[in-house]
Amino acid sequence: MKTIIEPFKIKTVEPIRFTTREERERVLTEAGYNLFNIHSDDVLIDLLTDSGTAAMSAKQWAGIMEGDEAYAGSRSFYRFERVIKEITGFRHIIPTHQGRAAERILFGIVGGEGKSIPNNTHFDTTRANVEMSRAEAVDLPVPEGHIPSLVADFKGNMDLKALEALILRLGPARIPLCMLTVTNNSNGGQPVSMENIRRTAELCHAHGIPLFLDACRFAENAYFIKLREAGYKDRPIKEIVAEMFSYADGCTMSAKKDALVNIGGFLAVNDDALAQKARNILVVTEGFPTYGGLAGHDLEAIAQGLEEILDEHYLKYRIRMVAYAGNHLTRTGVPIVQPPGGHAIYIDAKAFLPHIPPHQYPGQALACEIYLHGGIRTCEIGSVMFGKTDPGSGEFRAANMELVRLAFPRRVYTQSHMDYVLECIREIFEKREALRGMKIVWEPEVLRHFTARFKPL
Ligand code: P70
Repeated sequence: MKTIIEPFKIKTVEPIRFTTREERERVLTEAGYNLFNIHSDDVLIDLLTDSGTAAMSAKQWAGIMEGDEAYAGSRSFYRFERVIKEITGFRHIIPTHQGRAAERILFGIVGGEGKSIPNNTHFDTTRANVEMSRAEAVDLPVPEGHIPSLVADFKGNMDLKALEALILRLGPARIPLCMLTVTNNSNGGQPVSMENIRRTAELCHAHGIPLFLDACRFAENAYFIKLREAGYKDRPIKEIVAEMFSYADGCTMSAKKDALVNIGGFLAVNDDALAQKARNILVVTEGFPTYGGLAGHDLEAIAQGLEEILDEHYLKYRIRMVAYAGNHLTRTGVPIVQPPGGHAIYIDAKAFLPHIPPHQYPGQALACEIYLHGGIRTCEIGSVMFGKTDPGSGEFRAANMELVRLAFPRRVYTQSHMDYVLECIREIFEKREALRGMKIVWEPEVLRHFTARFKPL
């Protein structure tokens, strides 16, 4: 059989609310044209993020009931710890309330003035946590990663020459660790090859620098390795995952992605002294080391989700569903980051709206129109999220790319939801010349995309 079907049946459903264009116009104006400010009841299909939005399985919900809420030594913690140790092989597993809490603890320890943290591409919270420690966050993606239309297998890779040059220029003492984000979320959800993980590790280790994975989407990355990298076609996904982690010295993880839960995360490390320091911070700001900011039932659901994500039928469906959307848009001429990523389609708003310059935020303009036209919520990943306007001079610095991300929650929407989304984008594409840019009328000091307010030009 060629047809790929959802590898689950549906036991519980949630209604979605239909609105009119007039209603959405009012909602968007009140929200200051920022889609983060919209009530989810006013959204028909929510593709804002794949983070924390998964549908849990019957077994995960059963785990919620099973969860042991003991303050110390919870049975659920020991299951969580055992499953993560089996998957990653790391020695110390430290639960946190989500990915950014693991980042804050890690960079609070190793970061600081004068330090540099290289990454294939830091995601926004990772960059913010590195910078909050007053270290410098350095993005070193391979050059092809910046060319949206280019089709290549592993556009998420680290630029090894650039990494070596950075190490030689700064010296290893100023680089407390190096990170690899799998898959590379800011760069189109593109995967990192096993060869690139191995060679990044070899380069780092030759200079005594530990390598950490930002592992949120490790299973999706592993499936791309299976599909695309020589020698992995017949290897079970569990082995591929184990090999990926074997090159690293630790990881941060937002369980809200590939652990199929609505909240949770962890920091995992091999270094005993680092683990001790992390637990010291954990107990002050997150919680006791056997729950770390989570309930026992969350730990149980994460452990179960991590076992489910390694199902190859699920991963095949997941990657094919995103590819289905990407291929359809490509056929209709809509410019997207090629090839389709693991968790999302990224529309190239610069190419979609060539008449709107980056300082008028083409990605934001397109995301707003997608909401107005179809009630679909997406997310700008461009100069709103990563660009900067100097508060003194007013000088504008654009992001590398102007993207609109359609991130697909796991196990939530069916193929007919997807067809509706594709029709909506197609119709906007046909009248794209009519779209206008935006200006920012208010912005906060950090992570401006979450709360900035806009006006159409
Ligand atoms: C997303 C969310 C979170 C994330 C990540 C990587 C590679 C760490 C984290 C932090 C964030 C987001 C963005 C836009 C809209 C809503 C949410 N990514 N590393 O959707 O993890 O959120 O658990 O603290 O992608 O990509 P956490």
